[in-house]
Formats: sequence, structure tokens, C-alpha cells
Amino acid sequence: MSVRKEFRDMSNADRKSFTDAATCLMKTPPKRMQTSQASDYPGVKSRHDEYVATHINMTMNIHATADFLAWHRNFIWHYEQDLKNLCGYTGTLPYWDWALDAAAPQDSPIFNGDKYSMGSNGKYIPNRSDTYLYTQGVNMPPGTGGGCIESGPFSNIKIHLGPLDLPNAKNVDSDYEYNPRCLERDFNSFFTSQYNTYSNITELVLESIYLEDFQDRMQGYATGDPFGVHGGGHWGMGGAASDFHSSPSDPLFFLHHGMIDKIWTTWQNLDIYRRQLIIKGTSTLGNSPPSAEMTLDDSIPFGFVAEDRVFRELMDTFAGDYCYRYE
Ligand SMILES: [Cu+2]
Repeated sequence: MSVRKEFRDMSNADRKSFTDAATCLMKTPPKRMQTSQASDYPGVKSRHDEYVATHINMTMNIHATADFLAWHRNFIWHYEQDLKNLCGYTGTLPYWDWALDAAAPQDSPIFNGDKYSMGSNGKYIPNRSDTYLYTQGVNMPPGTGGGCIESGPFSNIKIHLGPLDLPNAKNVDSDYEYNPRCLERDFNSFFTSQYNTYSNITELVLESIYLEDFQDRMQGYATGDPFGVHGGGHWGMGGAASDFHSSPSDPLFFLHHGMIDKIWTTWQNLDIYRRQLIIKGTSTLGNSPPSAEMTLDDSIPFGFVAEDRVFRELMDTFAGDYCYRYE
């Protein structure tokens, strides 16, 4: 069994080999996109971009749906396998326990910008004003960065797709447009200190008896918490990782979703006989437009990432293709 660790609990050498492999995937040619499709997906230049394009394509069918948790589990698992198979990585996918950094993510040792880090914050852009987020009805103060990653891993890479829905940004006109640019971050404790603390996690896990409460609350679709730990993490990272569609542009996405997956496994394990195979919901975001209730026999598409998978095969991290746990 492989064991996924928190990024800061890994050795310097292991952290460096992870970020080297993640950078390698951005320089590896696409794997599943046919050459004849390249003109339809001008922004897909690398294997990493195939993850981003798939997430863009499926955004409305993998969030606030029955398969939100399972889809993202398999998505990051394939990323982990690709790091090994295409880029020679011998470790496991790290996760980021943002609760450790909830008070000030910009000060986390994970983002200190040295060569063993996950890359630094974005360069600080001063004199920005608040932004009203209409969907959530929240006034967002500016974060602590905003510009390009200044040092460490990912400071010299170019991302190619998105953004599609960022406030205060020039969003692309078409989904798969080629838009080469630096990777931006904007750590913002406004979100993490409210939505990503250990209290938030504990309440989410212990107070959500039913799956519908657990998954809604995690994504901020329950009342009184417009972000949840999932949304809080995305907005707390800022920059590319806060774009709803193209968020996997930042490799940090995969560490954030490792933490989400870890919390799901914890919730399942608290009542494993009842929770191992429970799903609830349809295949459209918030059931809009209305669609059928999903079942464990449904086939779930993974686009350029991988073959379709049967929902049931994505429920147990110790079965089928999976053999991992979280430390
Ligand atoms: Cu997502």
C-alpha cells in the first residue's frame, strides 16, 4: 500500500522530486488527445494541460454532483500515476493540510519559495480593492500576492489554459484558447481562516451524518457557509487555482484535492459499512439542468485523462486500481 503524506512531512529530496515530476508533466506532450483534435484544443500543449482541459470540459458535471468526490479522487490518482509513469517519480502524491496554515497560508513553510517548497506566493500587488463575489454574496478583500510565483518550483513555467471565470482578470473567450502566462497565486487568509480550520474540518466530519450534508457542506452549498473547505481552499490559494474551470493549472490543486480526498476517507471510515458505497445526487451541478440520480453502475467519463470508469470502482482506496491511504 502506498502512503500519501503532508507535503511538509516529506524529506527535502522527496519534495524536490515531486515538484520536478510535476514540472516534467507540463513539458510532456499530450498523451490521449489525437493530433486531429489539436485544432479544437489550441491550449492543450502538454500532458498537464490534458488534465486542465478535462476539468474545464466537465466542470458543470463534477461539482455539486453525486460524483464530485469520486471524480476528483480518480483525477488526482491518475495525476499521481502519470508522475510515476511519464516522469520517473517514485513517491506518492502529497497533500496540503491547509488547516495547519489557515491563519496565514502565505507564511507556510510549504510556500517559502526555496527549491524544496511548492513554489512561493505570487508577487504582491498593492493598492487593490475588495471584490464582490456575486455567486457567494461575499466581499473578498485582496490577498497577499496576486502576481506571478516569484521563486522556487513553478516560477519559470507557463500555463496555457483559462482563466474562464476569475474576477478582476481578462478571461478567455473560448474554453480551450491558448493563453500562455505565468502561474499566479494570491494566498488569502480571509478564506482559510474562516473555512479551512481544524474546527471547520471537525464540524464537517462529525456533524454531517448523511452524505448529502457532508458533500454539500464541503462544497459550500449548505446554508450559512458559501465556500466550505473545498471552496475555501480554492479561493484561499487565489490566482489560477481559484478559477472554477481551469483550477488544475496550478499543481497545488492536486495537493488541495488530496486533502479533500483524505477528509472523505475519514468520514467514510467513521461508519465504514454504511458509508463505503453511499452516493447521492445527479450528474449536473446542483441538478441544473435536471438529470437522473446517479447509480454506482454509472460510467463516469475522464476525457483526456483516462478511460471511463464505473462509479463503484472509485469508492474504496484499498480496492481495484487503488491501494493507498493518508498519513
Ligand atoms: Cu474540480
